[in-house]
Amino acid sequence: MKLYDWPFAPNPRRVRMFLAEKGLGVTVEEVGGPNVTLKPESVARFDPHATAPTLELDDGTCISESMAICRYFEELHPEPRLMGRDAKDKAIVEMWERRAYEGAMLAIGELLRNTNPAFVDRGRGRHARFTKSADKQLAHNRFLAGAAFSVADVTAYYALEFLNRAVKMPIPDALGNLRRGFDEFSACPSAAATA
Ligand SMILES: N[C@@H](CCC(=O)N[C@@H](CS)C(=O)NCC(=O)O)C(=O)O
Repeated sequence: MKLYDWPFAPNPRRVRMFLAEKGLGVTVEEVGGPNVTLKPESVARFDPHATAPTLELDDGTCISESMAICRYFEELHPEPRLMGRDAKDKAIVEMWERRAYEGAMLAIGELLRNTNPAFVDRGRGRHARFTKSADKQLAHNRFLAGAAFSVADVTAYYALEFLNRAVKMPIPDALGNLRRGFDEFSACPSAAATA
C-alpha cells in the first residue's frame, strides 16, 4: 500500500493527519512540487483526475478522494473514531466536514483560479476529466461504483443534468457509455419522481 502525497497541499495533509491521529503509518511517495503544480511527470500517474492524495492498495486499486481514503482506514481501524459513532453523530460529522470542504477547501481553488494563471479554465478541464473517467468506468460497470446503484450515481447524474440544462455543457457525444448511463438514469422511476 502506498500514499501519493504532496506536502505543500491541504488535501494530502488532512489524510496524513487522519492517519497520525489513528497512529497508522503508510509508505508515502511525494508527487507534488514546491508550489501550486504537481510534478509534470506525476500527473500521468494520476490520470484522469490528476490530484493528490491517492492511496494505492496492494491489489492496484487507486482511491483518490481524501474522505474515501479516510473512510477506508476508519473501517479497518475504527478507534479512535474520527467519522462519528452512531447515526446522528456520523451525520453531524459529515455535515460539518462537507461545510468545511465546500466553505474553506473549495474557496482555495476558487481564489487560486481567480488569481493564478495555472488555474485558468479549470472548470472545463475538471468536467472533461470527470466525464472521460466516468465513461471509462461505465464501459465495464453498470453503475459508477460497480454493480450496484449508489449515491455516487445520484450525485453524478444530477450534476451532469444541471451542467447540460443550465450551463449548456452536455456530455460529449464520443462518451457513449456515460450517455447510456445517463439515459438509463433519466428513465428510472426515482428520476421521474424527482424531475
Ligand atoms: N476532492 C479531492 C481533491 C484533491 C485535490 O484537489 N488535490 C489538490 C491538492 S490539495 C491537487 O492535487 N491539485 C492539483 C491540481 O489541481 O492540479 C480530495 O478531497 O482529495
